[in-house]
Amino acid sequence: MAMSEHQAPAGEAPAGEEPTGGQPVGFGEAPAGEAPAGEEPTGNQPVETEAMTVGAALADGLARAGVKIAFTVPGESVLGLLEGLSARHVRLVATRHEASAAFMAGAVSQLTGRPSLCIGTRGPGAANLAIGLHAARADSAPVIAIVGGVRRSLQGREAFQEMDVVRAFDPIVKWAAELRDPADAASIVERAVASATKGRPGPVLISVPADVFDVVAPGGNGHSPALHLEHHNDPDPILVRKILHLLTGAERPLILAGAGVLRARSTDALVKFAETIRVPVVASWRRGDVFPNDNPLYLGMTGNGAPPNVLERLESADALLVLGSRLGEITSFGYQIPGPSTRWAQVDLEPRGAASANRPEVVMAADVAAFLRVAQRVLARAAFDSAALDARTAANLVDRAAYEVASIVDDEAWDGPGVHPGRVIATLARVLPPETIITTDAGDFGTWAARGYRFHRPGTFLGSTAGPMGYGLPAAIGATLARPGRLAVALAGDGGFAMTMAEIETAVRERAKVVAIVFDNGRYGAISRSQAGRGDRTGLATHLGSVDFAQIADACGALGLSVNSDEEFEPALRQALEAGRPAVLHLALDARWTTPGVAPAPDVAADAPDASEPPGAVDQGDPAEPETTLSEQ
Ligand SMILES: Cc1ncc(C[n+]2csc(CCOP(=O)(O)OP(=O)(O)O)c2C)c(N)n1
Ligand SMILES: [Mg+2]
Repeated sequence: MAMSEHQAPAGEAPAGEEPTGGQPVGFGEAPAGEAPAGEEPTGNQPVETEAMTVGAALADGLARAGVKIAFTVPGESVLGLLEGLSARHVRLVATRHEASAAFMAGAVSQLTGRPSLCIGTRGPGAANLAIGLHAARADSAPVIAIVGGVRRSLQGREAFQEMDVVRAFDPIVKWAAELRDPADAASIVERAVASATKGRPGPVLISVPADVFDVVAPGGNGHSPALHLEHHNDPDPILVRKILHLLTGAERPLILAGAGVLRARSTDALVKFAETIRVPVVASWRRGDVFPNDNPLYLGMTGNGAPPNVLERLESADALLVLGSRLGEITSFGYQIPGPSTRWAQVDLEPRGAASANRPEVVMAADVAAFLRVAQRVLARAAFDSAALDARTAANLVDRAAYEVASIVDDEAWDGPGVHPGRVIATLARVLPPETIITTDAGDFGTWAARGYRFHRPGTFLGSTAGPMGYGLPAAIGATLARPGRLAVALAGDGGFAMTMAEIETAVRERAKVVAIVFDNGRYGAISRSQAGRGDRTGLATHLGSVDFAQIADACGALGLSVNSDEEFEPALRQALEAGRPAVLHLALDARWTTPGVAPAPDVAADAPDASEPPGAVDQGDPAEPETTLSEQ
């Protein structure tokens, strides 16, 4: 055993330790003076009226729950709600598509820890919201969707735009209900907020028939509480000790940290914990900001684009703590992790165990903050085997050196046409301020950042683990509205960006501090790569025509710049950062670039057409083997 402890009475807290368990408070890291949307639930004062309409009562409950911003493509049926929200100083943002509204709300929720709001109208609006609510579920984001429906008297007749949204969304959201009785207006908001924030957070939906919004809500705002705050019991110290012994008694222990750490605002506590027991950390997929990447104990992010050292290190781990992660398919490299010889434990609000036969030794349903608090308390009384600590320290240096080499993305000898995606990422990592929020869309372009970008602070990376195309730009807009003054840089491919690029205008209108970087290879590259892996039948519904994204940006009032070579990138980026308005950098890529480590063969590169040609005209080169079998993200 590498650790022994002085037993302390269970539940005894050392002096000066603040209980913070599970309460959705803001980041300690937020710059001074910054007032993120939704951080002060008391800021929105309820408007007292004698006869409050349902729309007003709903707005009142939402404002009390900390909602400060709502995203919507409105319809006639929700106008009473918008009036109620506006009267309570909730910022209303019109989006160009409901998917974007839901993506933006998800971004706000993830960054603030508060419930956020998106609003749509009837069947079409609800259907468009679906992709964003699906993403919010995967990302544990407490998004509240309100959908206006047809009048109660017309229901069941296939009235105009009628849809049974409660039934349709039941499998997508955590909880869905229709408000039929105006007297329930206040209580339905309470239930929605409670369901969205309780346990593992997630999206909820309220459907409100058109005739219900404007009638008087008997009881007005009821006794809606300020905000549902979750209180978690302290985890069982005996189980915590078991986990600590598992880690400290191992030779190659490892921590896999996920969104549960971010949601519990526990990055600092995790750093302290990992440093105390000298166990390194890998981040789960698209949660690279969970641990400072410049800390010597950080070894990279799992999933698509992971530096090769990450899977190797996970496979060689003899003990693994899965902390605040659901161990999803891509995070676990197709459920390969934990490997057969890894003893492991999981701590999560809703631990799910593994898909493999390797059962965890400890499964603890606990908030990460509470677990780390108890663990640190136990460790404060523990005596460590110094030889084991030294051995781990030496091994950690080797592991870290392996990560630093494996995460280099700009060292290929390459003078082909267009922009090298790895050099773009290396430049971004060097030039962007550490508090910049990076968002990512779905596609192969994203694997370069996954491998090579370095995150320094929690709350600086938004990438949906549902993998929806079209996410990057709306998430960046939502992020800057949640964190005023902060820069957000959206990374997207030409395919995904085009799905929601109408939101460039939203960014301009809302003065969002956003720079979008579009990696244009003229194709649905990730899918084209999988096609190439199946043989020579490439280009079946995967090649796209050319779009001048810079001109589109310009037409929307943003700065649009075309970047056709590596030399042009940094000056263009600096121009975008100083533009004082949203900017889009359109990068022409050689279409044969796929993921890092799969460079176009030199002879193929020599034949490549000029980069000034539309990227869509460039043929796929040698079939590139997918790095993992999971190419769609
Ligand atoms: C909404 C949605 N539709 C389809 C997919 C499947 N898909 C994953 S990546 C991808 C291609 C993305 O193309 P692009 O944005 O140009 O990025 P690239 O892979 O070319 O870098 C597709 C179609 C998805 N993830 N989301
Ligand atoms: Mg593409």
